[in-house]
Amino acid sequence: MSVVQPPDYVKHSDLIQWVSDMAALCKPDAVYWCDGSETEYQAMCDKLVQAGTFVKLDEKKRPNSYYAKSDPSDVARVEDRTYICSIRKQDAGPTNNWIAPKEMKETLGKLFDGCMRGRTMYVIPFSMGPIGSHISHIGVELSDSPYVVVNMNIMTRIGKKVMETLGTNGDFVPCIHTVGMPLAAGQKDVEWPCNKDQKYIVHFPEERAIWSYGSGYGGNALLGKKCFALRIASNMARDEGWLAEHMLILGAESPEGEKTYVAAAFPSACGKTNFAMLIPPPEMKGWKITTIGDDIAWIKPGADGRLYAINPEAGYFGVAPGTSPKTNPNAIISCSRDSIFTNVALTDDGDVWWEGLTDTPPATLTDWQGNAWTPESGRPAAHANARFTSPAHLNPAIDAAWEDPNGVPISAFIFGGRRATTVPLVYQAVNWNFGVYAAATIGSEMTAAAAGALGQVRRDPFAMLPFCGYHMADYFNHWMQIGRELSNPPRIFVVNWFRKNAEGKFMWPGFGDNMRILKWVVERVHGRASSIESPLGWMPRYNDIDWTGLDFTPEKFYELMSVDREAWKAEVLSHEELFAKLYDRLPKEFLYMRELILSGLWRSPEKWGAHPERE
Ligand code: SAT
Ligand code: MN
Repeated sequence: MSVVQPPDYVKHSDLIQWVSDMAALCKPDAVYWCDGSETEYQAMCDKLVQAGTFVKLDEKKRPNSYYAKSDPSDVARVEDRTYICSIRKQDAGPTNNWIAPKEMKETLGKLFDGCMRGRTMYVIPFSMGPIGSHISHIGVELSDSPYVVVNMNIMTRIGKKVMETLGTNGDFVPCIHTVGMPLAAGQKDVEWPCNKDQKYIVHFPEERAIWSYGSGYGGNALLGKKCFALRIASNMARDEGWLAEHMLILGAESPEGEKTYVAAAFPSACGKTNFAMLIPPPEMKGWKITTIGDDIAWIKPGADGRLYAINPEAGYFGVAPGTSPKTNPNAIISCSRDSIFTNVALTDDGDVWWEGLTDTPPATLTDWQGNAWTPESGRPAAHANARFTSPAHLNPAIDAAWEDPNGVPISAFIFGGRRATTVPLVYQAVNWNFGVYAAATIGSEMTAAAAGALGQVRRDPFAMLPFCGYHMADYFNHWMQIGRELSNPPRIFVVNWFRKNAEGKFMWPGFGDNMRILKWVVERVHGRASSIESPLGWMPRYNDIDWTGLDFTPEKFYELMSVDREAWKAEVLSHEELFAKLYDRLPKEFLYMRELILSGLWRSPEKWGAHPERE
């Protein structure tokens, strides 16, 4: 394949040259330029059905929707195969895999040579963020996977309109992806092509380029998401003075109609999509939550000294298991049509099912590996990381401003981990720097699945550990610097929905009741809610929280809010583990803040806050 004839509307000579060069390297049978039209989407889905990759779901039950099951070895992001290939190793930092760019390019050059034989190379121009917004950026993904094309169609804005915005010389991030399974002449394809032996998810931060080899799944293959919108964009953001974050964005509307936008970061499997689509308890009359985004936020300082955020994505790539009309009705409606389901189970009448969708599973199913399944099978019917890909506009709670090119003003940042012990339900950092410290040290306890490591905390700074495309300590410094430059920075809060009591039971109901805590956050931001000073920061007292309709005693609340001195001494000392790794570039302020927290703990009662009468 040497001549790459683009359609008339493609006028960007550097782009055409790059596509030609990549076609010469990958040697596809054909090159196809995606226009992003409805007709094209349908044709691509039909093609996937013919190839056996897609099963069309029942048109009445699940209109315009498809089911795919991946190769059992290709079900999640591959963090150990993910590389940040900066020119200098120290710029990638100790938390990223690194190989020298020259060496990596030699490896990739060999792997990509002829990697698309027998396949079509699709050219997918995509915009992260509303087309034309000053916060948005454009990428072009070349991929030999039609599954990637249709998922990108839902997850981002793709096609002709993006190409037109690029014009003759606009900036774009070149992203190249292959499933890494060329077909010899006459060789029959498989349902889910991928490379079982070799996978590489590679970022060249200085060049702003992405190369992905061997996987067809999610964040490995849909390069707009974690690769561009977080790893490459975090580099752009540092250089240009903005933030690319692993955060949901929601709007909280009060009964008076006042709208407050909040961005929140949680590590994987901590309910980000649920929080972004929260439905307040009926007793909290007049409160309403609207969604801007459920996974990624691009945030820029505005002329007024505030931060403005957009959701760079246009769809949800949500975890299916556990999503139900009870836990997240808005997500259920979002995936009720026009959606793609990957690695869920298939019902006998052409619909989908996953663990938690209904209380009682169907009597018979086809599981995510295509085998017959019954409730007695003794194994999950859907993979734990099964996903739905759904258009954001189907979310009934979508915010009216979700495509506002100016973004929405952020009033609060919330950071959360999954901590069975130690961390109280909520507190507010006393200032920006303490907030950055708290965000840098959030983490999650390992689950029982990790033998031997039970209870051990994995630090996941800002929920960005797998997604920060440069040295994590430089990232902390960048956050400190943003705080210095803002005249009206968002307030910073920490939450922990997952604290357990001595019997091992969750102490907080979570889900809709998280609105009670969010309401306090919103009121704090507007200077209306009162609080007391704790050794960690500002905390609500029992009466500062709206308890309408929930029977939750002050005793339970203060237990959930308690700060145990010994536990916190150990906690603060264990921050040292992360800091030691990052020491050479760590903000020096962190060391003083750690000392201040320790001395605050010494000045406080052994178990602070546990006895309401003391306050
Ligand atoms: O596979 S994705 O990276 O898109 C989703 C996730 O891992 O959170
Ligand atoms: Mn995520």
